[in-house]
Amino acid sequence: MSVNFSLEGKIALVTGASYGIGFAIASGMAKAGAKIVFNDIKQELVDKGIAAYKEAGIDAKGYVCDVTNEEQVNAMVEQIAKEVGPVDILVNNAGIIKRIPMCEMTAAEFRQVIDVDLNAPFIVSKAVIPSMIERGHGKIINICSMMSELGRETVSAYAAAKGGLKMLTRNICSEYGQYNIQCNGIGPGYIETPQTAPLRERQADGSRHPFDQFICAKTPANRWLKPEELAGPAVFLASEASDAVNGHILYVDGGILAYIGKQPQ
Ligand code: NAP
Ligand code: GCO
Repeated sequence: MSVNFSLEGKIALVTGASYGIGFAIASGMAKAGAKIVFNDIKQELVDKGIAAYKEAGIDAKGYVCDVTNEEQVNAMVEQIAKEVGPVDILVNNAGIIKRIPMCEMTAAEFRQVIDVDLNAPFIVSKAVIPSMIERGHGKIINICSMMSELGRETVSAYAAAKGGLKMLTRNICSEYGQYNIQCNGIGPGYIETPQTAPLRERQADGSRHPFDQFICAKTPANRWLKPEELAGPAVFLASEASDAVNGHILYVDGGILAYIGKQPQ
């Protein structure tokens, strides 16, 4: 029996994929044969994304859509179905983080993170599942986090959202596995993207950011990971090769969760 990692003939919607992890995952899926559709909040970012995909030899279609807005999401999914075709693969990638000590965070700030990182994956998944049921197959990949398993100072909202996203992943598996829909998560470790740039900034004296040194000591490979390193696991979870994998969070973390950390020299 040949194992099918191909995404030929599939339409993949990757949310928030003008750059960063979403762009890397979408690019990997395109190389595996998928037709890429993506969204971003601002037209200028959608345009920049389209140009970046084109430069990578990928003919991606971009849509302006705030994933927290159910009306916009439903309209986008309908427009994709009309212009490209029904979504076969959904990657709930769009996300934000606010690094604020919990007791200094406002309820509105907490809600904003939950809205993008947890409510939106619910909204977008709900928009694509009916068509997946009709067609007898579908793949949903939720971009979770180390914070789906671990906490740390200043990321209470983000950890709550990503912990919830782990359980939403398991619940979509439980509720829709009977329709040949597989819903899994990818839990990236610490990846070099704009979202983590503040954690890697050089200090005024030119020394490495303390968090940069901390995370490298917590990673067996002693380095930050690159967005492109998530593409292979994403293609696997989007392909028929993973049809028997459901409700699983695949941690692509360089071994962080397995490692107590390097002893300080
Ligand atoms: P990023 O560089 O900040 O990119 C996030 C993307 O999401 C941007 O394109 C952003 O668009 C978009 N977005 C944010 N809010 C949106 C909304 N309401 N509607 C539509 N798009 C929205 O982040 P990243 O590092 O690539 O992370 C991508 C995902 O991986 C996130 O879910 C993040 O939590 C997760 N993750 C990241 C890491 C890491 O180390 N970087 C590790 C684990 C998990 P705008 O630019 O217009 O805001
Ligand atoms: C942070 C980082 C992390 C990463 C990622 C780790 O402030 O700790 O932003 O949360 O984004 O989620 O998996």
